Amino acid sequence: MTSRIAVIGAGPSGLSQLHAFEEARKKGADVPEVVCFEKQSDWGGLWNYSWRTGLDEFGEPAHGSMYRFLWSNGPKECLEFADYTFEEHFGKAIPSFPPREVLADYILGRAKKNDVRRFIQFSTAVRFVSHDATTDRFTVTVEDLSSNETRQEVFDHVIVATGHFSVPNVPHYPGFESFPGRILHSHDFRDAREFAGQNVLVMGSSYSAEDLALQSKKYGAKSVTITYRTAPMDFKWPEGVEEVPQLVGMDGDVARFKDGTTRQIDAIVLCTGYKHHFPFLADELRLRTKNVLYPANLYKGVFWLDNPKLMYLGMQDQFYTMTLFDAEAWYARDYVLGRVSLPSREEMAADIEAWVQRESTLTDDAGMIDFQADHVAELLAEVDYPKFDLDLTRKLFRDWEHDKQESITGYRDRGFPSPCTGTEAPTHHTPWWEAMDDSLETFLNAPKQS
Ligand code: FAD
Ligand code: NA0
Repeated sequence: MTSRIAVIGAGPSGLSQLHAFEEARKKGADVPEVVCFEKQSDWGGLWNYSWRTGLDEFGEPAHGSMYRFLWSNGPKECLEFADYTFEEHFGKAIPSFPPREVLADYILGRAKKNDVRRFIQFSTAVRFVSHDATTDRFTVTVEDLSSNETRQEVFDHVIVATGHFSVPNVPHYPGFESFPGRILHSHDFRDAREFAGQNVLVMGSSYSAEDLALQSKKYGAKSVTITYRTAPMDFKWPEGVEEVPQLVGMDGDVARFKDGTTRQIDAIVLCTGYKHHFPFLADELRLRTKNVLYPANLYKGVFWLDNPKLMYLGMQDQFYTMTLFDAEAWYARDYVLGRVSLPSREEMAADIEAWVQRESTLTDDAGMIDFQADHVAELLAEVDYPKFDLDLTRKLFRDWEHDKQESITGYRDRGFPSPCTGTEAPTHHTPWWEAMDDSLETFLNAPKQS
């Protein structure tokens, strides 16, 4: 019987997996049958921008959390594919902080080059995955969303690559029910121009809060108040953006904060993070974790401890993204192909525990970056992923953190060297704070905007 592998999700992680198998096949490996199920009608995961919020065209929860005018928040050099560089894709060096459309073009460029689309069944949602101990195989129930037909298929390995930034964590604060303006989660944020002229309250102190606060101001909000629960981000915010302590509640359109101050507010954007949510997995297969760098129960960050034939990709909180997904996908592939073997359950559990313990001691971003770089390095040490300068990316991340402290509106104007080619990124033609057009065409070609 031919061995079969199910990959769930055709976002960057799933595409890394399909690419990894295809690379092995091209080099002569005997690769089992790979089937990828993707519930959206196109690939790219979060990078496949959609205007839809709430439910999609099939009545499924809309997956997209990306918005108009999103530019990379980290240097592109820290996510460069070692086997498909930015220079190869664009035919020239490009600046370090591209907008969404440019990054999406790059990510899909590699997938198109290897024609991995042929492995994907689109508009096909995975409804349930269970494991049969007798046959040691998985039964995967899928629904073809176009025809509403459900069917079951059997697989030897299942690789979950469904992402974890799509199901919003939505807290309640007193007075929300009678607030006269709009309350939305960052998952539903699409166009900052909606808030032009308004006093916006942004809740949170992480990447979404930082970026949506800046976006809103850049595209015309009258004021942005950022309310933090634990600690402020403490950047040097532009005029009209300010951080205040936790919200106590709303009295009509007036927000009351823990320090006793109040502000009139027109709209509230909850940048309060996401939930790992896998309703399609049987209880004993389901990862339950917060957004951390090393989820418990995943050996090497990939293998489900109780049954390593089930693998998860990209389930970590992410400094590294595409590089991490590739490292995990290569390792998962090599396990499936029998090129790497896993130790006993006890050894795997002890190894996970050591990483989880180490994470609990981390106190700053520099430590977290090194932690994740070490995780990536450990995976890459055992697979044939092309060599690149991972240590340089550690330094680039540290420089990036420093740049953000120096100027939160200016850090995207800096260029970095590629860890794959060594080429220095050129400076973008327009400072990010003044660049209102985020199209691929303008980013790559246009002269300075007025
Ligand atoms: P996703 O991109 O979420 O893809 C998962 C795929 O699985 C989707 O296509 C989904 O439709 C599919 N799926 C889900 N459930 C099912 C199911 N039951 N059946 C079938 N298919 C299913 N990273 C960066 O590197 N740079 C950035 O600038 C950046 N910006 C970000 C901005 C925002 C607002 C967010 C939320 C994240 C950002 N990220 C960024 C991080 C992002 O997590 C990764 O870039 C990347 O998209 C993760 O890829 P993934 O494949 O793991 O998950
Ligand atoms: P994210 O910022 O959406 O990034 C996801 C935040 O929510 C924390 O600050 C937490 O505060 C706060 N929070 C949670 N519950 C709360 C409550 N009840 N009241 C008040 N605050 C609450 O989510 P998290 O998990 O980082 O932070 C949750 C991902 O999206 C990241 O990987 C990021 O890289 C990506 N992203 C990228 C970009 C760009 O590239 C933009 C946005 C997001 P506390 O108190 O727990 O600290 C441009």
